[in-house]
Amino acid sequence: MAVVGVVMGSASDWPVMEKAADVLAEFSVPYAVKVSSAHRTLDETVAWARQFAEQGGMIIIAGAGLAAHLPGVVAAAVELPVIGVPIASGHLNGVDALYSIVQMPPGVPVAAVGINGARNAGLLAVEILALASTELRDKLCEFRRNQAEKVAAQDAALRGRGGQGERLN
Ligand code: RP5
Repeated sequence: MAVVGVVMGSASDWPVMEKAADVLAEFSVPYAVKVSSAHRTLDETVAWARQFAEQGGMIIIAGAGLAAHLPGVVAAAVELPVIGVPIASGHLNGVDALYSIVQMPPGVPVAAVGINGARNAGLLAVEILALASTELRDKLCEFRRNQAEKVAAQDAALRGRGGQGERLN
């Protein structure tokens, strides 16, 4: 049974949204993927969100570009946390979608990540689920440790470059 729903307004959003799905797979979180548009297939979008919630889904990650109504429409349809991903496309390159998603009117919140920030959306979903799962919390701790080690390795690789006076330690 899918715990996280990854929905997007168009298949053209998938190259970005795939990064959210990748994170969920990394953490072994069951997820479902859906293409559904808030303006082209409104009824189907609302029906999908309601069915996902009724079947035990817990979090929805919704990605859309341009005027980007999808995350808000989905959030209005169900009482689940919705994480919106603004997709870079069109003349405004995602700034339109960012404003649309982040500026939800009071009463129906959508958590917005950065433009094309699908990986962070996946990680945020995992962090929410980890509130009720020690297994996921342990995996997140390991993930953060690995990430920190990579930064330390990058620092070590660059050590010695630049003059002494330019280094902080
Ligand atoms: C939005 O319009 C979609 O989320 C997509 O980002 C954008 C363009 O859609 P297509 O014309 O590629 O289907 O609804």
